[in-house]
Amino acid sequence: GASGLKLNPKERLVFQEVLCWVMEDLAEKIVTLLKTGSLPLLEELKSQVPDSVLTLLRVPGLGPKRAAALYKKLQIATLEDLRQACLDHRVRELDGFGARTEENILKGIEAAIQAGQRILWYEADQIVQSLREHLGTIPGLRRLEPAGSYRRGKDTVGDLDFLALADDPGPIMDRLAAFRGVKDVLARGDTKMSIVLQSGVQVDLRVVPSESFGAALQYFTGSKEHNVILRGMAKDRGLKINEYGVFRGEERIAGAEEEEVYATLDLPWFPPELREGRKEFEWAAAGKLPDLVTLDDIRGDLHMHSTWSDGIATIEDMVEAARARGYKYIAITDHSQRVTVANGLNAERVLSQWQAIDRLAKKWRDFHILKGIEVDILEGGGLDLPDDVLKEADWVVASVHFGQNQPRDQITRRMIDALKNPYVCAIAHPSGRLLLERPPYEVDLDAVLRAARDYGKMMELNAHPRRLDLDDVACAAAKAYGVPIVISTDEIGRG
Ligand code: DGT
Ligand code: CA
Ligand code: CA
Ligand code: ZN
Repeated sequence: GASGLKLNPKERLVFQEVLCWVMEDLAEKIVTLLKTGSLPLLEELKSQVPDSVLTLLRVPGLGPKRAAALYKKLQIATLEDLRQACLDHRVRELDGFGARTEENILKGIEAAIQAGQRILWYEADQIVQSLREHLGTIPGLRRLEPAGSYRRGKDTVGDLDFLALADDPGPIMDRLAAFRGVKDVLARGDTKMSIVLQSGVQVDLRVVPSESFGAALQYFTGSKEHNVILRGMAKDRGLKINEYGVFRGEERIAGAEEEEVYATLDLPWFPPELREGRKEFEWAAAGKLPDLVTLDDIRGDLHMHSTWSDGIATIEDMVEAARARGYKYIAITDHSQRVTVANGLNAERVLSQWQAIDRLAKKWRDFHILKGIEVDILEGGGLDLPDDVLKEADWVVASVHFGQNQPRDQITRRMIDALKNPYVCAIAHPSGRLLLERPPYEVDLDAVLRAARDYGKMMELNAHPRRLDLDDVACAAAKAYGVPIVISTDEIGRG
């Protein structure tokens, strides 16, 4: 590839696109480009493609070739154009496209639109940590709290909302403007400031006085749905609630702390993760707000890859890392043979890995290594390893990696059959979604959860920041069916 060139991600996309599109004509020129590393030619190529065509590449399954065909044949230059063309069934008429492809594109457009506007929670967390560090030492800054979707732990975040408690906003705003990632200061007022980072992420900061801090934190944490219900309850009691406090007439009766804001309505403090306007008020009324799982509750990890397949750490390193975290057990679950790109294990290799684990396990008295496998649920149904191999395992997770575009019935059937297998313990990343990249595949989750319940199996909450799969709503559904959730990382040993 073009590894000798210093291309930014956008240039790389343009480069790939044009490379595929006009490969024959330009092969010679591209060789020159690679040799000389000069960018003028790239600039010329770039001018042939409107910037917006690049956004088409965010649609799952749309590579440079297809994106180029859409642009050339149908003059589709934006995601909006693409959506309309799919709705008009013009896309299915093109060579190399069909009705199914068109449907999948249409489904992927939403994810593609979001990809440009949102970031993973994990990425937001990194920004939050470095902003905290950057602002943390300002004299006079008494509190600094992130609010919004980040505080609620949403899987993706649109923008960051910070609240600061200070008498003088000036020094805080000055320091924010000097944050290393800042591209632009969008607005700066007396108490409110908005910046945009190089990455395109917007950060809003509000400086509020102490008597309003709790009310502001509550208001700007949201969600909007949660706050709508709260305002309604306040109104029913003749109270008014806003970002400045809770008021009876002109009198502020609460505002400094979130707890007292909720207490004026006889409500408990809600963990931000529950504030989505779903069932939290029902639970509160029944005195049954759930205790949330915290990192301290995690005792082990049941989905991990090692150097035996696509991991980059040895089993021993994984054990040591887990022990350092205070874990009591892990399962090594490398891929099965079908996942050839990940160097998946066949029967012979997995059996010899398990022998190696048996030997290794003797090293630690206070720690368990489970012999596991992430076995593929094959496209045509059935599992990627025979039962007489699977029965030797301590822990088997089954997952769909191939055939994700199949119709709903077929994928559902494959998953239910996998759950029926006596040696399968859990289904890994059950929806297959990749946040901001690929929507979940079509599956009848209720039917799968019923099967999990009937066969006594578990469902995974894959905690990889790109997956978070099952999502919060699906986990609640699993809980309602009495299906246990296993929280795993799918770790490959990044360190
Ligand atoms: P995001 O940024 O799209 O991931 O989602 P949020 O929840 O962070 O939303 P954002 O940044 O627009 O606003 C932060 C919070 O402020 C939101 O959760 C609730 C509150 N808020 C903002 N605008 C409004 C509004 O117009 N009405 C109400 N009730 N609340 C609002
Ligand atoms: Ca936000
Ligand atoms: Ca905001
Ligand atoms: Zn895995």
